[in-house]
Amino acid sequence: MNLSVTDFLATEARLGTYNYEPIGVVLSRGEGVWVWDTEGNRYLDCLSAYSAVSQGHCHPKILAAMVEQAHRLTLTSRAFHNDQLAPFYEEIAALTGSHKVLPMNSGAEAVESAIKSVRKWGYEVKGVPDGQAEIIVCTDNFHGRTLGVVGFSTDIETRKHFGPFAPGFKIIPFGDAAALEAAITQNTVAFLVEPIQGEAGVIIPPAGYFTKVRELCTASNVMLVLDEIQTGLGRTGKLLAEQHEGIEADVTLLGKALSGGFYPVSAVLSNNEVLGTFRPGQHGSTFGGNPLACAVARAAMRVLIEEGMIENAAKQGARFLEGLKDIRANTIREVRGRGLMLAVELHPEAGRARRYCEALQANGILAKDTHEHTIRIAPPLVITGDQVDWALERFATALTQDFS
Ligand code: IF1
Repeated sequence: MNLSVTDFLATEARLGTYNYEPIGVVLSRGEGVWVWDTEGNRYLDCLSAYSAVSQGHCHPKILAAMVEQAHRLTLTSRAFHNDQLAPFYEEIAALTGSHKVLPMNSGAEAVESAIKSVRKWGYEVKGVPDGQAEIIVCTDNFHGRTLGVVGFSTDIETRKHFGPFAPGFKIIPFGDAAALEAAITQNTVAFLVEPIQGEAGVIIPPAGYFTKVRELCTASNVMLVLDEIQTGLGRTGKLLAEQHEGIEADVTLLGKALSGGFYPVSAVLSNNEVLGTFRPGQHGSTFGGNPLACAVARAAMRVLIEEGMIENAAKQGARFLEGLKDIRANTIREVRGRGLMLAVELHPEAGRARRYCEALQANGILAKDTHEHTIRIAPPLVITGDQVDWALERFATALTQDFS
C-alpha cells in the first residue's frame, strides 16, 4: 500500500502526541548530505537531525559496523562485560583526552548523569554540606527534556506545567563572566553551559569568555561542565568547541553525532575524579554501554577522523558563512556561525522563519526555524564546496522571495 503525504500526516495527527510541528515532508531515504521523500524528491539536509547525522546519512562504514555487531551481540546489560566496551573507552578517551567515561544513551541522560556526578563529587570530595550543592546554569540554555533539566530552563514553553522542579540551580546570563563570579558560593559544585547556545539561536559568546570562565571555575574549585552534545565532534570546526578558546572542561558531554545518527549514544567524560566517586549500584542504565552502541560509536568516531570531517567542517563552514553574508536580502538581520553550526536571523518584519524554511523546501533544502525569526543551518560535515554553493543559491532565492 502506497501512503500519500496526506495519509502519513493524518495518521500522525490522529495517533501521535502533538509535541512537534514538522515541515510537511515525509522522508524515506538518506545518503550523505541528501535525503529523499516518499515522492522521490531530493533535498540537501541542512539540519542533520539536530547535528546527530554529522557523518552524513547512512554512512557505509558505520552501517557495516552496526550490521556486523547486530549479527553478533546487541545487548548484555552491564551485569556482564562485553567485548566492545573496553575498546570504546580506549578510543573515546584517546580522542578527547579524557580519563573517565560514563556511557549513556540520550543527550538529556548524559546531562542528568553529569548533574548527579558533580553533586556527588561536591559532597564527597569538595566537602559541600549534604543537600546544599548548587549548580550554575545560563539563561536560554538547552540541555534536554527530562524533568531535572527542564526545571532550570528559562523558556516558558519548555517548563510550563511540568513542575514542581528540583531546587539547586542558579541561573545567570550567558556570556557574562562577571555574573558567574558573583554567583559562585562555597556550595557551588559546577557551572553547566553550552559552548555555543544552539536552541537559543546559535549564540556565540564574546571572545575570551570561556578563558575567564575556566579561570573562575579553577579558582573556586567549581567543575566546568561543557554540554558539547551539539557543538562536539567537529560541528564547529574543531573536535570540541572548547578548543576555540584553548581551554579544557572538567566534564564534557557528548551525544548526537557520537553515533552518526544510527543509534542513541551519549557519554559523560571527565578529566579528573568527578566520575571517580561512583560505586556499584549508584548509577546505571540498561542500554548504556551496550555492545551495539559501542561498535556504532567506535565507527562513528573513526570515520570522523579518517575522512577529515572536522577540517572539512571548518573549511565549508567558513565558505557557507561568507556566502550567506554576501546574500543581499533585506529580510536578513544577522548571519552568524562557527564551523557548520550556522544561523540566519531575520528581521521581525520579514515574517516567521517557518515560511522561509518552507520556501527552502520547495527549492530542495531542508532547514529548521527556531525562535520565530531564526533559521538554523547545520548540514552534515561531509558537505562539499560545490554543495555549499548549490545551497547558497537556494538560500538566496528563498530569502528574497516575495510572499505578498
Ligand atoms: C528536541 C534544539 C538542537 C542539545 C544540547 C542536550 C540535548 C540537546 C546542547 C539533549 C538536544 C535537540 C533536541 C531536539 C531539539 C534540539 C536542538 F533546537 F533544541 F537546540 F539540536 F538544536 N544538550 N537538542 O542541543 O539531547 O536528549 O535530545 O539526545 O526536539 O528536543 P537529547
